[in-house]
Amino acid sequence: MKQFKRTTVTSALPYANGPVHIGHLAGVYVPADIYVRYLRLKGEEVIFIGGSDEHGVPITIKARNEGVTPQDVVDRYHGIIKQSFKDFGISFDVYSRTTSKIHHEMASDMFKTIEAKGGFVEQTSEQYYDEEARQFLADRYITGKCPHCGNERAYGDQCEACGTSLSPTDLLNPKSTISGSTPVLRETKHWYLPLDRHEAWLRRWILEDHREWKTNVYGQCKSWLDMGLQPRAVSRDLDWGIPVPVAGGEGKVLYVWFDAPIGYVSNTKEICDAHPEKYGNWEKWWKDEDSRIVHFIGKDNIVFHCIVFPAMLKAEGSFVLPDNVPANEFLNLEGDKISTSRNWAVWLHEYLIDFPGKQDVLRYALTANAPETKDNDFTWRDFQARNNSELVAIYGNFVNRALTLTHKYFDGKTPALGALTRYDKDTLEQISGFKFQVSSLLDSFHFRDALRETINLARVGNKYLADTEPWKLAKTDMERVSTIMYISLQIAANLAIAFEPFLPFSSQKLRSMLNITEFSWADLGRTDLLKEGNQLANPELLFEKIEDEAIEAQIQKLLDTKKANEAANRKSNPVKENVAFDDFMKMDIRVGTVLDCQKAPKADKLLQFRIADGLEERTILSGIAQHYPNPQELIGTQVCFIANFEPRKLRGMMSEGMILSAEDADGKLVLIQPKAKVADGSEVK
Ligand code: B3M
Ligand code: ZN
Repeated sequence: MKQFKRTTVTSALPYANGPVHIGHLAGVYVPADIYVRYLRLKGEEVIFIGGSDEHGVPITIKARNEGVTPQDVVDRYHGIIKQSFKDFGISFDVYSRTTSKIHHEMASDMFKTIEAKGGFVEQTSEQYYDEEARQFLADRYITGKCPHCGNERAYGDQCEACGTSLSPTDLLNPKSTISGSTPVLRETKHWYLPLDRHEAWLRRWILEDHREWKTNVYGQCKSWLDMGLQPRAVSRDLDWGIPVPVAGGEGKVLYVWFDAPIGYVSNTKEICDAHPEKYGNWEKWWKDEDSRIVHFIGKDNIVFHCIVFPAMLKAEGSFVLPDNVPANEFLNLEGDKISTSRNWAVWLHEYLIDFPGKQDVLRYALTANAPETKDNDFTWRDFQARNNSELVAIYGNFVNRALTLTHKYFDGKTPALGALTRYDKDTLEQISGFKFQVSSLLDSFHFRDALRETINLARVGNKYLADTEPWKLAKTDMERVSTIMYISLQIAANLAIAFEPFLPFSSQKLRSMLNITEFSWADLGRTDLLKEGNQLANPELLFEKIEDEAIEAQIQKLLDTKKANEAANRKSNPVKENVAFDDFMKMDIRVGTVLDCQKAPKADKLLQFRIADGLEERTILSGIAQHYPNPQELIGTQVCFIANFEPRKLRGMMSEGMILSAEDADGKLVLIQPKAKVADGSEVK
């Protein structure tokens, strides 16, 4: 393994179009912060980069809906997000934004350099243009009738009624949402990053040189690479973003996913320029072979960090590539996907109103249950149990007993170590062995397991006190009590260090109770951290019990949200007009067996089904690819489809029928499948 001199840690730049919630914290920011705090404790040279992602179409849509400017939107949320991270102890060296001047310059320069080296290809295509508003329209700015299901309000990228992925030209009767006029097709030129040119080295670099990447990351990269890489447009016809800085770029901006990752570099430059004495020159963090770059992100950002951004850096030519991208899966909330639009989330700023001062409790619950290898679920009951039966009952209880007893018997001074029993020696050995284990878990990004080891050390302490019962010995054998308290206090001191990356607020509190001023990871495992005679401060509780009422209130809040969503859903999706029996009978719905199912070529969201319909075989396309990532698993199952649906062309392929799925308010699609096997061609009535 290569030895590096320093580490550049980045965490995904959240879009500044809403506040941040527990999903963000669990997936990206808490793990990144744990890692950085750990490296700092080890005395390593490290820089921790964050910032807001302030470009992109969704921000312009939000601004338009609210009747304000995109700048207003990002100013508002950048402030809220930055404050939430600060409140939760996410210890960035810099938290800046992609609307900064430094960033605009950096991203422009990068584009120009790649362009000058011939690293882009230019391609012309036809795109919808709004002649009244005099602008090209992003896909989301066009609505029309879905060619697949007839929904009148489909968007240029997707029909939310049938889930089909669309391109704007698929829409019947398209309208611009800006002026309401009918857009016209116009030629427009864009710059593309030819990922196909980079495929060979990317394959080698990821699949051979980085087998150590987390399996979820490696697997996603492999499947992208195996599908073959296509050129990706890196410019857009939009008026919010960084202007394309080369001839012919007038009226166009850099695609948000081109500029956002460069934000890591710009923010590094910003802090280095401001504090060169502390951080040195920004280039050493990004261009020196001895610098190790680690990107913390969520799983939806893997392709951009493992394939697109490295290709950009390579095309530019002077940067080093990331060494690791420890992406996490998603966190759900009480069994449902977290959703900003449905307000199904625990917002960080709201959490702090309901649970003031309990940042560490949330950090603990989210880490103990982190979605490291698969999606995980946050529940308020689990949160309560983690607090009451782990933080309070184990860690807090142990520390409190160790300190209170020392105050009671030794005036709050660390007593002397006397003769050791076998049990004392075993306990001291456990402390010394602990460091190696936790360090190797942290080094390999296994934060959940590292936290479990750490709370286990508190368990060791708790058990030690319960077993030795110093309160019973106080009348007869003060020398023994002295040894027991000495050992207990050393365990408490170790906990104060070991918990620092995970629970910085309570660690700080514990350190001041123990009177520890200087500490480092190297001290961990030592059993003489507190010297005899060291004066302790008065003990305070590290954690408090969380009562049922507080938890029930949170659960009730979510139930209210659910009810409000259902009501809104009924309103926005009311039951359609009655139809006569004869009309219903015109529909020929049947059951068929899936003979083959795969992703349709060149269409992200379409699955191509081959169906045995009882008489012959037919091909049906269905826009559910995102909900069935392993389409081959559907082979052999039965589905329901409209057999007499007029055949239609989708993305150049004929679709002979329509497969039925159920869709919830979130757009989640689930196939309608018979519960027991029936003959192919059976009618659904
Ligand atoms: N803003 C997407 C996201 O928040 C995007 C990340 C950018 S990281 C350079 O999921
Ligand atoms: Zn549709």
